[in-house]
Amino acid sequence: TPTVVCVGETMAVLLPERPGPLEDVPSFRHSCGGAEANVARGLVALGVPAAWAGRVGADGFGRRVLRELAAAGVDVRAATTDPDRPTGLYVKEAGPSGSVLHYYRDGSAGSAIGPDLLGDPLFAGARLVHLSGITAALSDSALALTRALLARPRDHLVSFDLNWRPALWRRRDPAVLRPLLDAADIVMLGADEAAAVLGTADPDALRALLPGPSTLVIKDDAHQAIAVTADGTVTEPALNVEVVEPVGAGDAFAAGYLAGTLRGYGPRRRLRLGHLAAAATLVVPGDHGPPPPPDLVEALLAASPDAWA
Ligand code: KDG
Repeated sequence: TPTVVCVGETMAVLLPERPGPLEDVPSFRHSCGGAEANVARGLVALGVPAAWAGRVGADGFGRRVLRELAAAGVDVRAATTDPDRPTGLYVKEAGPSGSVLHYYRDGSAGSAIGPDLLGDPLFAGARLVHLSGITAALSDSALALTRALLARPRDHLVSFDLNWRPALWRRRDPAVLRPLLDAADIVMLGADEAAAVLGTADPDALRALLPGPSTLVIKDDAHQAIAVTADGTVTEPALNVEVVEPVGAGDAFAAGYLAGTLRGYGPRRRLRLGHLAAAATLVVPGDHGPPPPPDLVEALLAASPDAWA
C-alpha cells in the first residue's frame, strides 16, 4: 500500500519545443502534469511509495496520463476512467517573464471527481493524503471531495498546498480556501499566494489566520522557506540555480518536504530536501526533473549553512 495518496486532476501537457508566442511554436512535446500527480512522482523519486487518485477521460490523453504515471512508479489503481468527459489539457507558453499555462479543462473528466472516490481501499492504508487548492476550484463535487478528505476524525494526515491559480477562480469564491487550509495538518503556500488569498504573508499573521495546522511552510519566492510549528520558526535559504522553467518546482518542493517529514527528519532537513527537489525541477523545462543521486542528496543535506546562502 502507498504511504501517500495524492488527489487531484492530472492533465495532458503540451510543452513548446522552444519559447515564444504559441502561434510561432513549430511543435510541442507531449507529457502529463498536474500539481498533485507531480507531487506523487516526486515522492516516488525520493523513495516514498505514492499513489495518484483522480479521473481521466477514455481517450489517448487519459491513457497517456495513466501510462506515464505508472511508468514513473506511481500507483494508479485508484484512478478511474470517465466514458463521457475528455481528459483535461494544458499548454505551456514560455515567454521572457516566465511561463503562462493555458488550460483546456472545463468539463474535464478530472474535474468530475467527487466524494465517491473515498470508498477506495487505498485511503484506508495511507499515512498521508496530499491535496491542493486547485481541486477546490474545479467543481462542486471536487470541492466536496476535498472537504470530505479533511473531515475529522480521520486516520491520515493531510498536507495541503495552496497552489493559487487565479485563472481557475473566475467563477468561484476563493473564500472557501481558508477553512480548507485550516483543516489540514501541513500547509504549504507561497508568500505571494498567501498575500493574494489571505491578505498577508507575515508568518505570525498567517499563524493567527490558520491556527489549525501543526505546520505552516511559507515559501518566499525562490529565496527561502519558513516552517512555523509549535516548536518555533525555522528559515532555510533556497539553492540558487539558473532557472530554465519554474512550473512544477512548487510540487517538487512539496514532495521533498513531505518525504523528509515521513522520514522523520527535523524541520531544517525537511526544508532542505524540499529545496533540493525544487532545484532539480527548476533546471529543466518539464514539470519534473530527475532527482539528484541519493549520496549527493545526503551530502547536500549535511552541508554547512554557508553553502546554501
Ligand atoms: O504546479 C504545477 C501545476 O500548476 C501544473 O502541473 C498544472 O496542475 C496544474 C494546474 O492546475 O495549474
